[in-house]
Amino acid sequence: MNISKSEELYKIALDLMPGGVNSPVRAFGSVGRNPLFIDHARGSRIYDVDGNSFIDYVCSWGPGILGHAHPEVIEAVIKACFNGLTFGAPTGNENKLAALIRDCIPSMEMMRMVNSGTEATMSAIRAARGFTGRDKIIKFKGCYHGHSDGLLVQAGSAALTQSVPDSSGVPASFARQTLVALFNDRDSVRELFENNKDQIAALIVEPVAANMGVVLPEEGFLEFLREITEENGAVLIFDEVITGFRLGIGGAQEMYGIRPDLTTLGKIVGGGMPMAVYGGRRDIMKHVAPTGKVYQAGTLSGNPIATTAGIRTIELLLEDPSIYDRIEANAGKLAGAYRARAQRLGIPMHVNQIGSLLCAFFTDQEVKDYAGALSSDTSAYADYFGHMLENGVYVAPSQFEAMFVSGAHTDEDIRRTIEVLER
Ligand code: HOZ
Repeated sequence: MNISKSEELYKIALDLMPGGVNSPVRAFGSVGRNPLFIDHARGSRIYDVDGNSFIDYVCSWGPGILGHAHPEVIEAVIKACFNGLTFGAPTGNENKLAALIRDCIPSMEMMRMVNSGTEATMSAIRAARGFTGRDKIIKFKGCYHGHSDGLLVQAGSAALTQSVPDSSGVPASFARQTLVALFNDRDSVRELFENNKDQIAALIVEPVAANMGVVLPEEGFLEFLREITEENGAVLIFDEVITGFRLGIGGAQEMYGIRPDLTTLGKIVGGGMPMAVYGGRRDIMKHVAPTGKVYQAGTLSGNPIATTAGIRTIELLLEDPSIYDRIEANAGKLAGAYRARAQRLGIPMHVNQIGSLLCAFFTDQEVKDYAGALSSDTSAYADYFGHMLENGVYVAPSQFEAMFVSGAHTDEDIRRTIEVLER
């Protein structure tokens, strides 16, 4: 595969940006290669600057549920651009998107639009602290909620592969407010609540963890979190930045039948534009300024172009909800193929899949938590990544991310992916 133009751009980028990238996982560091520079993407395919084309299972880390550059989303965005790119003032579009979100996710009685998942989780936690008057929060080891100070404690995603689950630059006094429990381990949660009586403002969780690979909640775990937060007067925050509009139109909370107090959304909600949302119980959200004293603001919040892309994307999902069955079935086919191959060749592998999210871990252990995820052989993952890439399939350049199937993946794409896997 010729990647000379990517290599040239990478050399220039290295001098301009740390690691040559604007987000660490893109540097391909954990798979021992140099990054590809992307020229464009359409449907299920992504094309690099050297003209190589790949079936894409990164899908911009989740937003691309309809595939890249869906013509109706693009058309709506272009039309909106002619009216102006940003006003820093309210628009009817914001009402429209908020109402759509609330129809799909009824627990989000009131919400705020921001620009990234990081901003959404950071702001949700501030709202929970303002509401409860408490400082401490609980998060789970290996769950990733963006890169704000208090959440970069034992975090997943690139923080895991770069060996910086605890980032430098985060004041220890800050990190002390973040207590860390183990995913799927009820005792670890109980213990933190018992040892910090009346001090926990919120518990934040990815209901399906998708930043340490994909790790599913065990039966009853989310219900348990609902109960224990309620008993202790703590706010339950579901970080649905990845699962929102992906596991179904109502996200993981609809799938598991749990009503969190606050929810954060990102990725799909912006239809590929920088957009995220946090919201939930009206009595909590009323604490946000200007009705309350929890400050949060942003010039580009509720941006007219981003809201347009989000609205059109959600409308398309609502117009054809059968997309969810299709993407789940295709993810199931992929998961089945990975399992069958591993079994046939005696390769240690455990595949987790839910809806259109999946992850193949190179381990013989069942992966139910952070320790299970870490048991994966990352050099085997790097070899697999290289093989897929060389043969035209683009999967996440890290073991600790999800594989995303979109509505644009055709039967032929899935067949071809399995054929490459088998080579
Ligand atoms: N943190 C994102 C994956 N979970 C990666 C963002 C990016 O590099 O675009």
